[in-house]
Amino acid sequence: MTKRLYIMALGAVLVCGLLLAAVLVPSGADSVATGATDLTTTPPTATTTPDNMVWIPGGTFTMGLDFYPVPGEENPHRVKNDEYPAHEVDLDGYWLEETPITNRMFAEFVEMTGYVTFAEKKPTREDFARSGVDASLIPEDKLNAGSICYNRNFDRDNLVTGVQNWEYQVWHVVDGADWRHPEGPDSNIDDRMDHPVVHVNWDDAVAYCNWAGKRLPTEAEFEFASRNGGQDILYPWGNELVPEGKYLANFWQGEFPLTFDNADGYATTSPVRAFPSNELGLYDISGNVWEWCADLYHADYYRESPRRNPQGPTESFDPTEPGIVKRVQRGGSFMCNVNNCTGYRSSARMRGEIMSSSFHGGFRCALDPSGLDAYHAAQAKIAAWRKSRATDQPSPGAAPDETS
Ligand SMILES: [Ca+2]
Ligand SMILES: [Ca+2]
Repeated sequence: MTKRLYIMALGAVLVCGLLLAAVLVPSGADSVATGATDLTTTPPTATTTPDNMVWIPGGTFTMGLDFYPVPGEENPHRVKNDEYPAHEVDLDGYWLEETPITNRMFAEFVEMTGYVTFAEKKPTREDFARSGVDASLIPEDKLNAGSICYNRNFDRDNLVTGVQNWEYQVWHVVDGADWRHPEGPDSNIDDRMDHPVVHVNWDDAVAYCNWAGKRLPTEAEFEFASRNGGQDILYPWGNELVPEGKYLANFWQGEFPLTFDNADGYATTSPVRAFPSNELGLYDISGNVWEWCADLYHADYYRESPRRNPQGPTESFDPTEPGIVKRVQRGGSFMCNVNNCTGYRSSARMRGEIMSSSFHGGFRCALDPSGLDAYHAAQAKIAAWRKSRATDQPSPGAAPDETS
């Protein structure tokens, strides 16, 4: 190599290196390494573990993936480009709900507060305007109480896959679908009280968390938990989707949406402890239902995410639907499949329009030590309500009103 060629080659390497560094190194004032020596790893002393929650010790982990999928190149795990780039995150410790919020848990919240979910009400055009949807396009006869379900009778002959948002062809809004009627007015949850609540939009999830004195987890907290405390793994249990033929999460087996094998035994939601927990003691952190996170969704957020306790971007951006306000959903659902969605991977991201709910979307709550006072205050109110309710209702077998 001549000296001139060598210098040119070195220059090219440097330019590439700089470009790579520019892509890989998060920008912004908050991206300076915090050292992570002062992260909370143990819960406050003398604190009893909040109901149905697991303490997740804080730590440093690599969030996202250093793989940017390019069309036509091999991508066996169907990684999406919003998972790029991998970046270091420092998290303080927090509690996370052991399971998604169940119908039984949500029913108690509704009974105590009289809360009505968005899907149960006839929406107005102003409601949709909140998420940036051009509501003038919605015909009057479509403004009904209802929610999104899978359309089992989608047009198989004319299905076009592989184009942006092609999945919309297999979904439809069902009038009368809500958390008590997961597949529409003729369905019910009588046999599903321990299944995750579904058909809750982001506001509904936040309302429940507030009532319980908790909050939604951040996206980083969800991924850290799904990675079993930040490990370099594909799934909450390791790197094999079905180790030794054993299904460890509720997802879709078959070629979505054309074939469905039901090898894991659950066509829709499953009871929240039907599959084993991960090592942290969390159930359904992968599969069963998508779970709302606190963060707004931005496809490029990882390029500028602050290092410590990231809370999400200040603006939402989904390149496939710019202008629509979306929040992050995580963990994958019973509809996730190997040929397209793979949302059960620990680093997989999803987003939902904030006013929308669906038959495969739920949530779980989080809590951190700074929220303990609010948590105890909220739980004291709930305990008092439970007590008054118990005294209002005669116990089974009690004699009918003996005083009269
Ligand atoms: Ca399944
Ligand atoms: Ca899940």
